[in-house]
Amino acid sequence: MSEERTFIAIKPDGVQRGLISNILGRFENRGYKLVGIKLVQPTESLLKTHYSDLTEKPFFPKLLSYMLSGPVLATVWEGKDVVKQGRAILGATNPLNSAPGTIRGDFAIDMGRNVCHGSDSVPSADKEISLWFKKEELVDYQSHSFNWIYE
Ligand code: YYY
Ligand code: MG
Repeated sequence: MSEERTFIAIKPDGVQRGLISNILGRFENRGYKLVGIKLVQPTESLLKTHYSDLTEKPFFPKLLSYMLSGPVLATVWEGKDVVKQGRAILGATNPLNSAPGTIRGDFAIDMGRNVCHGSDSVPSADKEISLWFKKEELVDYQSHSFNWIYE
């Protein structure tokens, strides 16, 4: 059984636009297991750690104010290859390059309003999960549909 986990966040525009159920539904429908979820008003310091590889980029101030502009829905999903598959479900960073059928390809146009975040590697996922969640906020349980999803 795969214990791989990824951090998926619905950004302030996704929350404000009422896209939570649609976005979470795509992960549920695929068969991934939700193991953590909470609505968070992120702080500047949390976001600077989360985006530590981007703080020197010219777009960082705009990214920071966008991410501070409202609540973020923080989630953790578990399942086989979930980090890579999660990125595929999200679509390309620039929504103009995101295929229809992906979240960004269905709901976004501008890069600075691209609705969602997903960890880009297993090490990033580990870092982001421990940044956004306390250990006790993640729930271990057996999904009743496990044997209908995995062979
Ligand atoms: O992982 P992902 O969100 O797809 O892209 P990153 O390269 O990590 O950038 C994080 C975030 O920054 C991106 O979702 C939009 C924003 N951004 C931007 O506004 N302009 C860029 N040229 C690159 C990224
Ligand atoms: Mg990224």
